Parts: sequence; C-alpha cells; structure tokens
Amino acid sequence: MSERDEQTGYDAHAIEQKWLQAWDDLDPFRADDAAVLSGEREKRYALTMFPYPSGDLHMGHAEVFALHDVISRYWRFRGYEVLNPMGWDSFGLPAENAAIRGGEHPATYTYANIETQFESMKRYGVSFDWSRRLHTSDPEYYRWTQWLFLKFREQGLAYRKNSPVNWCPNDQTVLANEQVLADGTCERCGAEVTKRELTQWYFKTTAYAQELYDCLDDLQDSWIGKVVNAQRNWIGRSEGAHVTFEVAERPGHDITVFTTRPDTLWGATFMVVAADAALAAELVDDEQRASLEAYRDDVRKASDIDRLSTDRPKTGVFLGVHAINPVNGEQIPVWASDYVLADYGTGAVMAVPAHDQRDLDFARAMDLPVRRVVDTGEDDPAETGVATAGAGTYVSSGPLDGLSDKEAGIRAAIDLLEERGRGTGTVNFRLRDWLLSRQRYWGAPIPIVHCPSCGEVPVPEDQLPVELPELRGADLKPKGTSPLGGAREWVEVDCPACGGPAERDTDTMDTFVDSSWYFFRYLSPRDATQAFDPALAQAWGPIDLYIGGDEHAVLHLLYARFFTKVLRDAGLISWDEPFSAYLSQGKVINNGRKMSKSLGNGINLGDQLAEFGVDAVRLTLVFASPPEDNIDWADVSPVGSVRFLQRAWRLANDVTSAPDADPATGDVALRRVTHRTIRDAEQLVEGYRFNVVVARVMELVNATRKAIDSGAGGADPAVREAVETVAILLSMVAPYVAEEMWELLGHAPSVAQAAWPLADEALLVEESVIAVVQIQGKVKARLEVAPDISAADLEHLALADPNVVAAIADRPVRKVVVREPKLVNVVV
Ligand code: ANZ
Ligand code: ZN
Repeated sequence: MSERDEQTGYDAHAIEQKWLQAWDDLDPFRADDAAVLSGEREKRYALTMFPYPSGDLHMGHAEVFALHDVISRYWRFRGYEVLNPMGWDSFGLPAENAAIRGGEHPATYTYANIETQFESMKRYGVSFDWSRRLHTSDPEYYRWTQWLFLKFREQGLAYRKNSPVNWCPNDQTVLANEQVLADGTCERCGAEVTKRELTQWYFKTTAYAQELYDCLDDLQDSWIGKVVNAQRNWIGRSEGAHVTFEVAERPGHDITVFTTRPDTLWGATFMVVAADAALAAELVDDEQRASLEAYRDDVRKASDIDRLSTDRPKTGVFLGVHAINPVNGEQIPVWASDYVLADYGTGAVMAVPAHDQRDLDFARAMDLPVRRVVDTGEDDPAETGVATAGAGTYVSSGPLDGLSDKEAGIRAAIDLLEERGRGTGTVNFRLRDWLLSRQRYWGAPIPIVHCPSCGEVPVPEDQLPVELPELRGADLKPKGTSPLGGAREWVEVDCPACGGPAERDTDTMDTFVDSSWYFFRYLSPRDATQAFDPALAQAWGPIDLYIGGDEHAVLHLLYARFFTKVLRDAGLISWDEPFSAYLSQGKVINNGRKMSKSLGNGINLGDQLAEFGVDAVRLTLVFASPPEDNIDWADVSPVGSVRFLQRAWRLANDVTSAPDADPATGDVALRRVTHRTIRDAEQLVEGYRFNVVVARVMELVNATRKAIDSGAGGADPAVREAVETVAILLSMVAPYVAEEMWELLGHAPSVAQAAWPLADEALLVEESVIAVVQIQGKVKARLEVAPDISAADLEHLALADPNVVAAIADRPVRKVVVREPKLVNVVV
C-alpha cells in the first residue's frame, strides 16, 4: 500500500481477508430448501457453467462469475430464495493426458486443480452456496450418471450399433459429430478426423428432434438469439419427401431417397447412394464390387465436411444397376459417391443436376445427362455448369408443366407420389443420435456386462457405481481400444443374470453426459438414495438464468435439453425446458486478439487480483461492456476502478447522521437522484445491462460527493440514504468494499443480508413543467403541471383556470387542441 493510499483509502487485500472470514462464519448464501418447498419464498435458480479443473481460474472465469454474481445477489436482495451452486466438470481428457505424461493418476491432477480453483473462487467473493459443491468424477456422482444411462436404456433411448464413426487418430477415440469442427478437425486437439467402423453406444436424441426444435420458439426471447439459431441449425429441420424407386435389375428391391425438391423428380437423371452405406454394398453388381470396395476405403478417410464441400472434385463408382423413376418410369443409373452421406436422410439421393450444384458437378465429371425441369429465366445449366436452385416455370414435368409456384409444385408432386404409393411428405432432421461411448479412461464406465449367453446385461442398481479400476501413467496410453480393457481383473466378472463368466463394457461415457444433468444433482448433492429429489426439482426448477460461454451453445445446451425431456417423460419432473433464460458472455481479449500463449498476450488473473484487488477486477469486467460483448483488457482501466472504489468508500467515512435518521428531512434533490438510481438499477439488472448499473452508481457517487461538499455535509440524512444505496448496489459487483461501507455506516453483520431499498414513487416524479394555454393563438395562462399529465386532465385544468374562463367569456368553445404536457389551444 502506498503512502498516499494510507491517508485516503482502504487496503483491498486486508478487507478481503477480513470479509472472507466473516462470510464463512455467516454462510449468507446457503439456499433454504424449506423456504421454497413451503412456498414461503419465491425461488430463483441461478446457474453458471461449472468449470473443467484445468489449472487455476482465468480471466474468462472471472468475467462470467462477476456477471453471474450481479444477478444472483440482486435476486437475493429482492427477497427471492436463491439457489446458486457451483461444482466441477471433472472427468475428461486433459487430466488423463497429464497423467500419462507424468506417470500419475488423473485424479491427482484433477483434485489438486479443483482445490486451487475452489480457493480462487472463494477469494473472488462469488455468492455460491458451497454446501452444494459436487465433482462429476466422484463415485457418488457418477453412480447416478450410470443409473441414468440404465434408465435411458430401459426406455430404449440408449443402444449400441455398428456404424462408421468419427475417429480422432491423435486422441485415439471416437468423437460425436458435435465434437468435429467445421473444418473437419478434432475439437480438442485439432487433428484431422477420420472414419472408422465401430460398435458404439448411442443416446437416441433423434427421438426428441421435433420437440427440441419446436421448443426453441418459446426460448427465442429469453435466450441470446444466436444461440437459438445455432440450436436450430444443428437440429436442422428440412421439409421434403421420401420417394421410393424400384431397382430394375432386382425386382422387389426398393431404394428410398430423401429430397427437399420432389417437384424436380422429372429432372432426375441418375441416383447416388453413399459409398460407405450398407445400401451400396447390397446394390452393387459383381462386376463393380471390387471398384466399390477400393473406392470405399478412400472415402472413409475423408471428413463429412470435405465430403459435402462443393469445391471438391466429384468421384464415384457406377454400381451396375438402375432405378425406376416412379413418376415417369424412366430407368436411371445408380452410382455410389462420397458426396452423399451415409447417415443423413436415407443415405441415397435422386440426382437432379440441372437444379443442384453438387449433382451437376458429378454429372459433368461422369458425363451423365442434365435435364432442366424448372425454367428460372437463367441460362440452361447444361451449358453454363451452374445449377439453378430457385423457383420458375415447370417444363418437361408431366402434370406440373406450366405451374410456376414452387410450393404448389412440391405439393402436386407429393400428392402424385402418395396416390401411387411411391412416396410421402416428410420432415427430416440433421440431428443424429448422440454417440456417447469413448475409448478413454477418465470418465464414467458404462454399466453394462457382456455375457456370451445373455448378451448385454445391465449392472444391477445396487451394484452401482461401477468404479474405475486403478490405472495410472503408461496404463492409460491410448491404443485404439479403451485402457479399461487392460485391467483384466476389473473386466472379468460374473454375469449378473446367469452367473457365468462375462466381461464388463470397457468404454466410458462422453463427459457431456456428466454435464447434462448436474443442475439436477445440485438440488440434493449428498442424496445416497436417488439421482435427485423430484420434489426439489419441482420446487427449484427450471433454472431462471443460465450464463455460460458461446462454445457450449450447441452441444451442452442441446444435451441438457434432451436429458430434461427424457426425465420429464420418465415422470421425474414436470417442466419441458431446463433453462428459462440464457445469457452468453463475451470473451476477454487483449490488444484486439484472443489471449494465447503463442501471442504472449495472456493476462493472468492472479496477477490482476494481486495488483488491483478482487473488487476492482470485478468492477472493471462488469463495467467494460454489455455482458455479451467482448472485453479488450487493453482498453479498460482497473486503476480507474480502484480510484472509483476509493471514492465510494470515502463517502461512507463522511456520513455523520445516525443509522435511523429520517431521510425525508434531507436534501430532496439528492434524494431524487438516489431513488431514480434505485428504480433504474432494477430495470437495468433485469435487462442484463449490468455495465449501465455501474455507470449509474458512479453518477450517484458523484452527486453524493457534491451534496456533502456543498450542502448540509455528511450530517444530511439524504446523504446517508444515498451512501447506503451505493453500498447495496455496489455489493453486487464489488462485495468487499461494499461490506466495509456497510459497516462504516453502522450496520451489521453483512450487506448481503440487507434489503433492497424501495424506490419512493413520489421522488421519481420529475419536477413540474409549465403548460401554456392559448385562446385564438394568444397566451392567456400558464399552468404548473406534472410532466406525465394526461390530455384530458390538462384540458380540464386549462378550461377551469380563472383567466381562461374570463377570456372565453360567453363565447362557445368550438375546438380544444391539447399537446400535453405543454400546450392547450382553445378555439372559440
Ligand atoms: C433432389 C434435389 C433437387 C435436391 C434439387 C436438392 C435440390 P437439406 O436441405 O440439407 O435437408 N440429400 C439428401 N440426402 C443426402 C445425403 N445423405 N447426403 C447428401 N445430400 C443429401 O438437403 C436435402 C437435399 O440434399 C435433398 O434434396 C437431396 O438433394 C440432398 F433441385 O433431392 B435433393
Ligand atoms: Zn449371462
């Protein structure tokens, strides 16, 4: 502390120590289940994404926790019973990779980091209810993750299938589609993702595709818009039709395609099936079989993104068979190619090269015919090589000829197909089932035993959790199969059904499974009898505000929504959506760039806290921008925050009136500012404009300082009222200094337990305005009126004014024009 600070300010680090201890003793943030169950108090469930324990907290955590604490503390002030829990998403690859490098156990890293982060979070002064702390890697937690897996399986929502899956050659594990980035690389390590044929566990997310999509409409206003759109795109709803073609060479054998343009059926000149789909192998004739197999091996190496890219040269193999077009009987050749995906739609497309660019590229590469059936007024795609995708007039399209409305064309085509029993209108989703098994160690083991006589046998509930065997260091090295397979004693078990020799499933669950239900576990984290208490879920749910990063906009939110719907259908909860509102915070960047080791522009949170103190760092983060915008640490001023906090604190030192002084006897002008600030803060917090709240508190601090220096000084009760308001508002952002102020003002034990100040409506009214009353355009009277006076009231007042009455005399009033609150014009 510098000499100057000593004379004029407080010591940030000293008050941190003091209040940390006081909060520990007071425990003011513990949520009271009873108050909510009994209906005594209305609930608010505030949730912020729990962190993965990698090292200590960073600036990103600091930002999200600071934002989150504004709303949590605000709700508590407003009299709600607030549930604000925190825990750790503590399974996952980084700890496992560190354990391999260090010859250690992943738990060693995981729990050491958790303790570090826990200490930092406490010091950061967030109003978490620590009695609800949980870690997903604790056996007491993953016991219930396993239990949920078995429930899902009972419902037919968890199953195993063999199919080509995304494979990360670096991490040596499968990845969900969601974990493959848009450029075809692994979300975690950046390696190029390839495909492998494997038997894997899936959750049937597709069973809820329609509902997951439809419910987004209700979230449109309360979720950050781009997140809703990301969810929509991921689920990918397409309306279209299934169309069934017979195979000419194989009577009785059908191929069904999904198309969004059944109206272009007359322009289908060939068919393409995914080279890696079972269908291709079924259809291919003997002569072509070897070429298909060779081609398929190449295809497996490509990512889906590459495969769908329009820039990619088209490749494929003719399968030696033909399909019969149900609308005109035409026979078209059937090809296999990689630009059709095995797991989208039906894995087969009718190719309409004139109106679909990828089909056109393929037709040109393979010298297949192009037939235009929609005349859009553009040049013929057969000549230009540019497909025309828009609406136009149908040509060479049998009954559609002459129509020019696309919707009508699609409807007519579907009607025709339905009449002939060769197709139906349908809705297709891009969403796939969730591939949840991983060939890695540090996750929840899948609680299944494979028995040679009984098949898949669930581990009985009373034998849960299936705990991880002790493996460390080199035992954990990825080798393409799960490291759990190496723990033979663990693997070999008696079959729970027949008692014969059997083996445990050696895969673990995707860590997204753990985080899909943690907000339920917070409700009763120590409950040894159930995953969560349905009565508590009913009382506390759904979550009133969820704050987290954009990077989870698709995956985590979608999975958590899916889990919620399944649990609802299992009768455990009654609500449909887990997160009533969702806010995603911007990033903390530095000098216009993302912070990174390689750029050397990282800002260390610990250093910032040491230099400026917790309050100033929090204040800086909240004040910097609206929550959803990025914060450039190069543009903000933690020094300015320190200065402001000292200014605020000095106000509390200057108050000399007694705590029970009546503010009504104080300076009305200052009181107006105070009460206006309270009312605005309410609206601003509820609208997530936290940065503006800080700006308004700054204004109030300035106004108060002015009042002290000019008016009745620190003895004016209006000054006390203003400073108490500052302390309460400021505590949402800078809790330590707010506690100090509260204490200086003669209150105890904690500002966190103060009541929100009530804005006095009388003081919110702006002072009066002058209304002018004219007769025939000449001013006859001036009236002092409220600025929000109604037109009727103003007219009434004007016509009752003695001067106006006298001026009108006995002339009849023909018209009164009122422009409230400032003008009344009377025509006689
Ligand atoms: C014929 C057609 C004509 C098509 C036309 C488009 C335009 P969305 O909107 O993404 O659902 N398709 C269907 N299954 C496919 C698969 N497994 N892999 C690659 N492409 C596939 O796209 C649906 C369209 O994508 C379908 O409609 C089909 O091509 C293609 F002028 O059928 B269309
Ligand atoms: Zn058995």
